[in-house]
Amino acid sequence: MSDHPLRPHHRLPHPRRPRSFPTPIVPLVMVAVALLSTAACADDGPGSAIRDQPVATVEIERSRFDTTELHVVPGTAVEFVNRDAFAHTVTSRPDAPEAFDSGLLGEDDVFRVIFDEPGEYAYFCEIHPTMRGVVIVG
Ligand SMILES: [Cu+2]
Repeated sequence: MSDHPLRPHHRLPHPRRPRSFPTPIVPLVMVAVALLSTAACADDGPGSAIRDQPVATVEIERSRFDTTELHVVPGTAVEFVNRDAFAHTVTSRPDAPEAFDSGLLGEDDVFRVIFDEPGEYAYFCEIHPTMRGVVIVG
């Protein structure tokens, strides 16, 4: 309640505040993005305003794709995750309707492909050509 101007309003020199660096924010933003995509996955209820893009995951472990034949609907984002401590690639085979190539994926790297068109997208690992899989979109 007391609005007491006990002293005249002096113009004080502004103490220079230490500049805050934006770097600590970056991990938080990444967490937020992760939470959002998790929420988008979990939320397929009616009236959801969230753009719910279907997402599927193929993990690479012990030099094999854990799902060698993956069936998805058009528009699905497929994330290939390398769980091995050495490099692999996810490379489309020549007969795939569209070409894609992850390049070298290191440990825990993620390569994301969005499959819009129906078809059979066969792929392999260029380093270990016996590693093969197919994404069937339809
Ligand atoms: Cu490989």
